[in-house]
Amino acid sequence: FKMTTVEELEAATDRLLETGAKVGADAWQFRVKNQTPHCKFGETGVCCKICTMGPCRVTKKSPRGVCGCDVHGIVARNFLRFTAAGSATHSDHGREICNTLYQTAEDGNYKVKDPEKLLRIAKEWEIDTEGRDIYDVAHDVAYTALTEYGKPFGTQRFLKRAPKHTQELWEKNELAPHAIDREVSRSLHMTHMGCSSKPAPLIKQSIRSGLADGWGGSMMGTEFSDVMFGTPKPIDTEANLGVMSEENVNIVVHGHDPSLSEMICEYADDPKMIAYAKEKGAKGITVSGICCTSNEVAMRRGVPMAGNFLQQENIVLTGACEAIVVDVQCIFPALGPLSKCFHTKFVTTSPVAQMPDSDFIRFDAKTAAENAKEIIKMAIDNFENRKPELVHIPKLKQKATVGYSTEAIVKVLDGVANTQVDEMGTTKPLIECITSGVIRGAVAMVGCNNPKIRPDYAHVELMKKLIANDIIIISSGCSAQAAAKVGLMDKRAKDLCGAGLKRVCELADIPPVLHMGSCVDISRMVILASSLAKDSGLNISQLPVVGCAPEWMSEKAVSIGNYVVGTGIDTFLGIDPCVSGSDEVVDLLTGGTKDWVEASFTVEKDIDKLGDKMIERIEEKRNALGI
Ligand code: WCC
Ligand code: FE2
Repeated sequence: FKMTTVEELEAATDRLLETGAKVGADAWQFRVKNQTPHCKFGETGVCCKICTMGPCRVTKKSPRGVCGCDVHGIVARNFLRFTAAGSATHSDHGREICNTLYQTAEDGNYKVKDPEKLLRIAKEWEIDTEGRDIYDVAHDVAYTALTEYGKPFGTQRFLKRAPKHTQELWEKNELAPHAIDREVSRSLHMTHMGCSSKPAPLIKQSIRSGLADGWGGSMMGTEFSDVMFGTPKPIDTEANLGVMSEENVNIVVHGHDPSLSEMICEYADDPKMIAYAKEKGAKGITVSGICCTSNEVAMRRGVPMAGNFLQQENIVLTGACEAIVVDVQCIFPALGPLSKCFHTKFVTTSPVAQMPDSDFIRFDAKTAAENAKEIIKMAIDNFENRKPELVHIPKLKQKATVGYSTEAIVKVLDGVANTQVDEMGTTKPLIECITSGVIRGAVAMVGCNNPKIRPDYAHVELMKKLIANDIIIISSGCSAQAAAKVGLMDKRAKDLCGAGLKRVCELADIPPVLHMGSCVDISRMVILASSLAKDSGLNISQLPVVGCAPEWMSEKAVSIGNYVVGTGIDTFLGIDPCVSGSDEVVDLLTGGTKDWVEASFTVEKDIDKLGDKMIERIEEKRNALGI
């Protein structure tokens, strides 16, 4: 077993850019150069353009905007708007899933695959289940879920899943999120001209808005995706561009909502479609994925992962992609013009994400099957338009075992349980491993790629360092794909671990980096942390567990950061969230939030130091517990 190195990933990209040069294609590598250096005002968060008296930019010479707002107010308002946009985005994804659940039916496009989970949630929400048809229950649960977005009174239903202590902190500090849409809309209100300009309430609202995402919209997105498409269980797959097949019609799904990707996968497997592909000269159909939609179908179907965020253009540059089919979020508008340099069809499907130079096939839950078939047929018909001289698929790929939902993790933990003392079906065996020091702690590695950091380098180097130090990793989003691409989700990667973690990997038969899913699935991680706290009798903030997004880039990622911190988990970032212009805001985010939620952010751009700081924090937490 040999890991793929970041250098090999880069060499593959360089080779693809050569193809790009032949056809005059643009790429992010070039656009970044044109955009550097980036605007310093924007980068430090000191530019305010929320009214037309401005835009105002704070400097030494002009320390206040026209309205008199100081730099701290401006930076904090920008941070809150950034967070609210992320919260809105994740939560709207969640809302789509609730809408799809509302439309499930015995003979419909979407069905209930995990009735047990549905019934569990119905009970949790006090919805009648006794003797009822499962689809009637699904209908009621979905309707109730949808009201979580706009209900006039009360806080999010899922908050009750948190440990008592966490709930008390939220109550005491007025952080418990009300209706999701209301938190987003309050954030916009607070940041309107002439409202809040004190950092503390603005940062508090950032956390609240984040919590509305993590314990509201995202959590519903995760749970109801599981209900409709199945709760993930460990499954084998492969990752990196080498999963694309030269002989097959390649359909690449990109975006976030499994409602689309599930349907594409379903019908690409249809023997009639495969026969049609053969008629057109291909050997078959290969569906692979990019970004979170890839994580979704990898976890539930073992569909291979072609790559992560900064690899999306590479897909088209292989010259072997018949269609790149997208729904929402993290999609480069660059795919439009780029696809025009090749035969690739760039298919947009959501009214939320419409882009120039794409074929728009509106995807709807009611017509999902028809839409999926149309898209697959379009891709097959496009096979004959390939230009063989442009085809080059890098040979790189690695095996990965994915699908570690919280439920699946609890199950594999039974493998390390001491059956004499440990209760089966709980997180207690993991707590035992941590307490005894066999494992030092856990890190949740998440988030994107960002050209400001060598793509995947931070994810991969940090993971290697942490597992060598007996720290187990749970991972999601593009971070998880980075791990899979280089082989860190291959069970044989246990040899890179310290002796303790290696032993645990052997006993539980797991890789040292556990794939927990997409970005909305970070809600699984806060549930796992809650279970660990409840099972150990500790507060979440006492656990030797931290979060890390070393290469993050999107507004969604900041919303996540806010809810992970808001849940009591210290969070480490490799990219500054454009707040360095205000020492007051920096102080709040890196320390002040501790008074409310017992956790805060650390920003460290030196990746090696970032790793050291996480290990230090984990050891600090262990010392405080006397373990
Ligand atoms: Ni989530 Fe970041 Fe990937 Fe997009 S898919 S690029 S937000 S980590
Ligand atoms: Fe994502």
